[in-house]
Amino acid sequence: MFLGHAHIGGPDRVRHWRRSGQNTDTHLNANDIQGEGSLMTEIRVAIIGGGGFMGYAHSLGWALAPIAADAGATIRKSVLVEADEERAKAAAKRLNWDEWSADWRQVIARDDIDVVDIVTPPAAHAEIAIAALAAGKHVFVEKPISNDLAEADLMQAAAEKSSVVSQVGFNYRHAPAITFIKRMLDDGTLGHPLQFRAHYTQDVGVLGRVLSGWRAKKGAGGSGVTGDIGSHIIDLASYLVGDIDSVTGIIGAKDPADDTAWLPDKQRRAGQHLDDAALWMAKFTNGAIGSFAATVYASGRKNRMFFELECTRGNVEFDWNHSDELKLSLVSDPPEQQGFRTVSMNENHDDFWWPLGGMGSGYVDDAALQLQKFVKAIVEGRSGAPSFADATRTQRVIAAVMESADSLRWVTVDEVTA
Ligand code: NAI
Ligand code: SOE
Repeated sequence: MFLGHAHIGGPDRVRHWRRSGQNTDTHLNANDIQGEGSLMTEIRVAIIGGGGFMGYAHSLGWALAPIAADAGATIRKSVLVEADEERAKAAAKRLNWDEWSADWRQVIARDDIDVVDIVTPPAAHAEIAIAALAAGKHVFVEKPISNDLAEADLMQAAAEKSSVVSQVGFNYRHAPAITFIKRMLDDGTLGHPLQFRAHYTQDVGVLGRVLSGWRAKKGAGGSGVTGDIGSHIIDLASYLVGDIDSVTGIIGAKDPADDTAWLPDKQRRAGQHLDDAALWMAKFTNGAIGSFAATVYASGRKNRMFFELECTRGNVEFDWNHSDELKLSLVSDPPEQQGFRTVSMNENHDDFWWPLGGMGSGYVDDAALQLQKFVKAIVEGRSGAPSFADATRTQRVIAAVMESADSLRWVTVDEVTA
């Protein structure tokens, strides 16, 4: 028998329910077996756009979020929303959501929804997120926050005005290896960042694969490689190194008529083509420097997100294709042992789930970890990270890269307006 059964509103409205005696509730969770006095909170989620790629990842993530560690809550996968009824019904059934709907406005208006998880193409993020915040829901939105800087600014303002928790889906920063790198930066092990070099390379372009139609069209939410995959390495750079002050970049858009060429800049700009390849350099506000590359024309590269970060006391290297490890070199290593060593994630690292190293930590773990942190922020009444403000700044860096590629000059990020 339960003494109460409360659901969560804003951080100031977080309530718990306390278990006492025999469990007769059908929504069992890890806390149910902890016995008398354990605290639990049920969070009811609606996912918007849940029938696609991220709908699958987030459905797995929501299923694992409360299990991965004690997030202090149970999750109810309440409603899956899709663009049409057939798609909504099929996806809800397949991904095990209680209900389905083809009307996100109606779902957002419901009192029995606590969290709105937006996994639609970016062109729809702003309208849904701003409406959900206005309705008092906690909001998780996939990256990029929006391709449109003016929309991102509005989303940031709406989040800052609200008393709910909001977070953006830059998932890779939550991998245990990245969390460990961040720790080594914060505790001084690595020293001051000097140079960051990152690549995000995929082969979908060279293979002629179309992942989702919207990615190829600006109006439908496509943002080119700088916005779609480059945003991840900008987020990592900002998280680990600090704010980017200014950038200079070049971008290439494939010439539809000539397989061997990038379009001349003038033609690219006139035709509003999306970028298929991009290179940019950056100066950070703390004095560090960086270089970035993003392309979907890299044969053999399967979602390879790679970076090297050189600091005054050491150097780290990370490759998402080996997400369970990182390479580390410390200036303080004995002279006869200098060089890179591989550090495998294990039970001594934050957010590693298993009592034994070598078990791996991958894309699903990462999806769950970011949602688990979001849930913890709700339960503890803290801000989500990366926040709407963080993601809007990332969008401003992207806009600066674009402006720089068009003007062929350095662009200061803070001077970019929507
Ligand atoms: P997708 O095209 O596979 O799925 C999007 C879904 O949204 C579709 O099923 C579509 O029918 C639905 N939808 C569109 N408008 C809707 C509306 N008004 N109401 C309800 N449903 C609607 O796209 P994908 O790849 O899942 O991308 C979605 C978002 O996730 C994008 O922002 C993308 O950048 C991001 N993403 C993030 C990844 C990551 O690793 N963090 C990986 C892939 C995508
Ligand atoms: C593009 O192919 C894509 O799906 C991005 O949209 C994601 O953000 C990235 O994680 C994987 O690649």
